[in-house]
Amino acid sequence: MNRELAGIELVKVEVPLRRPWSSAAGTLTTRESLLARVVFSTGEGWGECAALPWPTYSPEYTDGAMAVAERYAVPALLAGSVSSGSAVAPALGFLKGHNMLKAGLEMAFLDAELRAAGKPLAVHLARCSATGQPPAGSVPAGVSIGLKASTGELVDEVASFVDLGYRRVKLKILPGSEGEMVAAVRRRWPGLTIMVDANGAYAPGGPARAAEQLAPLGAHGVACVEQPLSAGDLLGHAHLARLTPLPICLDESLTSAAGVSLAIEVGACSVVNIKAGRLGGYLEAVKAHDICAAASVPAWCGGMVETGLGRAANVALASLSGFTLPGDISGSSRFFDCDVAGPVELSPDGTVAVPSGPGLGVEMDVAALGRFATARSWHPRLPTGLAASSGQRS
Ligand code: NPG
Repeated sequence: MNRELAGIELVKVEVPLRRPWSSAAGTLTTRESLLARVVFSTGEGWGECAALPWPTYSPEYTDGAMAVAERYAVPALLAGSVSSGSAVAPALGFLKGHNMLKAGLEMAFLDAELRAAGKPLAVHLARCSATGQPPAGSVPAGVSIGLKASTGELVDEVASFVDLGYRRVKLKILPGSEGEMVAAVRRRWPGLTIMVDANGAYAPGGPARAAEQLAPLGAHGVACVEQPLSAGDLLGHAHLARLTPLPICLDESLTSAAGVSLAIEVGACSVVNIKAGRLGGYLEAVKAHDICAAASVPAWCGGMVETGLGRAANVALASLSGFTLPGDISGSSRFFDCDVAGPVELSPDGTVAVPSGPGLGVEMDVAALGRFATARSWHPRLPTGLAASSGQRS
């Protein structure tokens, strides 16, 4: 059926978190996110840009993404009459960077396209993958624990998630306290999958010092050490990987499938965190996944404290066969009491079911959206010949 694009709505939301969550990028007490609604004659679709409120994890941030969306990305999509998820990245190729915005817009187009076709996102992504494998029906859940003031507080928080069924924890680490923290968690849960995430905190000392500082973790069987050095320091990570027996995983450094290939090639990592927002889209993430699968490099799906929209899309992505390690896949209630979409639910067996409904497979809670929206702008597709950049803000 011919699908006419009617317009795109941008909605900035601020969804309260159950508890503050801290990382090197800052402390979130609410999840400010930019959402996009694409409206077609056949129905609509929703997407989420994972950018944080501040440019502290990557250069993107919510208000910047909103500005780039209104001024450049949305007009380009409207002018190009884009009608499918796969047409979004080519239409936005002229924009440098802004990967999380691109991924959020692609998500909305995929959701609309797949809802109209009655097909779940997981099935679509599996068909786009070169592995030829069907998606899993459920994926192991994993929880990311924010920075804690003390080891006691950390162990109590890990206990609360292990009791709920989580099988893997990711602990945020900083130089100094990492050995004691990881040792305490390992002592209490000998069989738990533990990953640690440094978000670049070991950069100041360089690779040789990082290898020394991280050495105590070797005794505790961590599945990987994520992003010890800075995003741009691929060679530093390659150097570190030769100095330590710990598996090095990259996150912030990887912003394209080609970059994933390069990082593997130069030995900068032996584990890959695949985050669709950072890579510029779910279809680019499938390419990164295929590269890891072809090279037999363990991969896992990273999260960014997304609302139910991004969370559902991440579960679909994580259902691909090359995701061999549990990722940042948690139920909505890990972060939110009330969400704008979903919920994505943790099963008592420590897994999350892959949404089986069409598109993202989660429904928008319109009342919650109304409560949490802090800015909205509607951008209609104007008849050919008229400029398509006149958004109406409310
Ligand atoms: O479970 O959604 C989640 C959060 C996982 O720790 C997590 N993400 O550095 O990988 C990260 C971190 C992050 C969160 C990064 C928010 C950027 C924004």
